[in-house]
Amino acid sequence: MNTRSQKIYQEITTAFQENRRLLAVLLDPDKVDVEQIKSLVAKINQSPATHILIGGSVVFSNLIEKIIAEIKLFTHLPVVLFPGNPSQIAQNADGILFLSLLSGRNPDYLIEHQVQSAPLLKKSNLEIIPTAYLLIESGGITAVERVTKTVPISRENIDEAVATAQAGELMGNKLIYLEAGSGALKAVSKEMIEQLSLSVEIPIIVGGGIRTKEGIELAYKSGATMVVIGTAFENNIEFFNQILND
Ligand code: 1GP
Repeated sequence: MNTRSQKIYQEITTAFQENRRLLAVLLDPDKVDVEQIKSLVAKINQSPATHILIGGSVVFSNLIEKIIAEIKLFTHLPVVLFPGNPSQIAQNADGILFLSLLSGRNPDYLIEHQVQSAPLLKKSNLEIIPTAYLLIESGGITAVERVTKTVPISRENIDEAVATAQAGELMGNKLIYLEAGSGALKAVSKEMIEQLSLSVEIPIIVGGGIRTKEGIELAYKSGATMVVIGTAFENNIEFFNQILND
């Protein structure tokens, strides 16, 4: 019998059904100072964030578990792994986005990493959320593109993005992560989010290059259930205070 928790996914689907907005803060373990976690998390607690994502395309830090343990001392928000590769799996997180980079054609990111991590994940208590990960061209070369050696879907090619998301849904993925890449010059377009949200019946996460209140609002209005903010908060710990007071 499968007794694994589905709490995180249930919360996301409820938000999706009720048209509620979720906001994730993405923390890159390489950029988190363990000594500063208490104050960092205090800022997150004061913000509209509903989830903490942790991970990155490449992570050199071997402190992920320590960072998560420290985060959990100061918040009840769910901590969800967003791993660039299996080395970023930490047993003390609450869940993991089990990603397949469906926009690309690199077998390592379509199946090899999943095979490597499956035995470990089966033994863990992590909530596992199968997620179709689509990288969209963003006006520059992002770390995801460089590291995965995959070609993003063109910003103009909405049909390909839709078909890829639909394939992801039919393969059993529970979420679509529409990604422009961390620090992207251009976020995923309103038109693409809108068309995808009309074409699949699972929640859509949108991230990459969103750095203003307007950008966040636009993603929600276009159909995103969850928006991910990484760089904007990393560069300015007051980011959420500023958008709340705008
Ligand atoms: C990256 O979508 C996330 O995977 C967040 O991107 O760092 O540009 O906010 P930013």
